[in-house]
Amino acid sequence: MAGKQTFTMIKPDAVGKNAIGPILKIINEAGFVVKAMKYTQLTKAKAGAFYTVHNGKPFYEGLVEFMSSGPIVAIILEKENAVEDFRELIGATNPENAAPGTIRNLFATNVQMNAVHGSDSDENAIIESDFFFSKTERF
Ligand code: IDP
Ligand code: MG
Repeated sequence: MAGKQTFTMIKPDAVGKNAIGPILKIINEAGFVVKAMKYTQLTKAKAGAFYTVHNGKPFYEGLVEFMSSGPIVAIILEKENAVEDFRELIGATNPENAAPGTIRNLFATNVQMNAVHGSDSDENAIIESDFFFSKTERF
């Protein structure tokens, strides 16, 4: 059975474009409910740990540099079929391939600075949510 929660970050490029509000509006209007939210900045070490699955890939160092370059908004979202529906809402990793109207199509800068993160499985949604939020920070 598909899980009801996913994890997202509004990445430093989108925060820098003053797009937190517009992105949250799209997320809310798609039926997702905010269960936890934090405005924070990752250290290089934390960004490296979050993206450890990509360690060794050609884009890893740049990704860690980018993700620690400015503040992000970390959010746990709830909705039926959350992981799959949220991936559809954000669009493809490379905004050049992201469908019209998706968050990455609307707000991404390039394949690295692609505006938002979205968990790729229920298992990773739990791991990523636990990375940022304690039980008392969820509502
Ligand atoms: P996803 O965010 O759509 O799940 P992943 O393959 O998990 O995509 O990659 C994680 C993040 O790494 C991407 O969101 C993007 O910021 C960055 N990234 C992925 N592929 C590339 C690339 O080819 N060049 C530069 N950055 C990339
Ligand atoms: Mg991914």
